[in-house]
Amino acid sequence: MQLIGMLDSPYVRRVAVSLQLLDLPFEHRSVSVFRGFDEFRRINPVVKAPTLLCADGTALMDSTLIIEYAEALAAPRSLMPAAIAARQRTLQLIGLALAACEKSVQIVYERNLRPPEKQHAPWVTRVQGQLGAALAAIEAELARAPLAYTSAGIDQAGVTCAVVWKFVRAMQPELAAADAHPALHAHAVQAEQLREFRNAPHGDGVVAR
Ligand SMILES: N[C@@H](CCC(=O)N[C@@H](CS)C(=O)NCC(=O)O)C(=O)O
Repeated sequence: MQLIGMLDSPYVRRVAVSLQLLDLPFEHRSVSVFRGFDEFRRINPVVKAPTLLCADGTALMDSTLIIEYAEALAAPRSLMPAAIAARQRTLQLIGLALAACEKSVQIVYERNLRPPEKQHAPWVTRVQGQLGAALAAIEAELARAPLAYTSAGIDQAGVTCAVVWKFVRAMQPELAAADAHPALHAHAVQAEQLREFRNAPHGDGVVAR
């Protein structure tokens, strides 16, 4: 299996960490959707990161769907709790983290891809508000009950919240102050120390195995 995409993408990184936690062997190819557009297009004409090239050559995309496939391969090992109440909380937190991630990426694209005269301040304000609301909701939930952060105990909410926090702090540090999100920050600091996170650091490197 090959994971295609750069680890500066939180979507790629959550897959890279999840595949390791699920004990699934894979090769990582750090191809950029921007600088490496033509190379990426030869692998997946839609040019979406992450792309997972399966053993039979099938290209999967979308981090959540790739992780669903990985979960099926890894069963009975799983990063999703089986009990319904725990599963509901995990899904709630993943949804919040992915919404924060999407809003953060939208701000990056607005600022970096659009010429300054075409940027629309009301849109950025709206997206920043949505990002703030998602982070505040995660913080409230983690302050109520922390998430596990050991390699054996961390679940998909723990992985995604930590990866997204790292990304938002790298991209929009002014919207992700540690003192305003102490529970989320503390969780992410612990998670980032796990081998599976350290093997796949945010940036342009390749997953260490
Ligand atoms: N919902 C998708 C989002 C993936 C996504 O938007 N990836 C970005 C990189 S961070 C990408 O492929 N951008 C290139 C493009 O959309 O043209 C997922 O969970 O994988």
